Amino acid sequence: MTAKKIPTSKEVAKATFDLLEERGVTVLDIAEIVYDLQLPYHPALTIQECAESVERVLQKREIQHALLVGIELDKLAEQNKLSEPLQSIVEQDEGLFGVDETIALGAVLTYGSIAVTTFGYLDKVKVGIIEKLDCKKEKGVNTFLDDLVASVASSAASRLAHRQRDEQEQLQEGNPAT
Ligand SMILES: [Ca+2]
Ligand SMILES: [Ca+2]
Repeated sequence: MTAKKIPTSKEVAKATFDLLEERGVTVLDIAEIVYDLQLPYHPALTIQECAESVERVLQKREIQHALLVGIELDKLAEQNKLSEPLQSIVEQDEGLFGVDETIALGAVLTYGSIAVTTFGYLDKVKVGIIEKLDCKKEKGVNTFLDDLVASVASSAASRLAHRQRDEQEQLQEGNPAT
């Protein structure tokens, strides 16, 4: 077996953004969820700040890897290329199949407990693009993607919450936020 070159961070990041686009999910779609989550705590929040936070989260290798794995499985299931019984399980997002949630939850862990509880919340309420993706069989298989989008949104929301606190503290100390 010839040794393969390890993909660069840039290549992995580009593949992640390309895959999301291919699956019909934009940064703005995810930013809208983050906006709704954080607005009650941060009334001056803008959608641009949310979009920026989503982009920063999408630069994290853990998140990129989770997206690459999950979306790949969705695509293979869509093309009927998985082995049975996994093919049927993923294709139908079988009720007891929790690997999609587990991968997505694993990806939020670097953003701490706020990200974890927000992920749990989004898993229940399924808002915006998450709800669209979760809608069974409109077209294609998005068994992993809905949870991964929830994972990116909750990470971006947690990141904003922490940043906001840092900014407040810097203001109280009389130093402008950096
Ligand atoms: Ca599931
Ligand atoms: Ca799912």
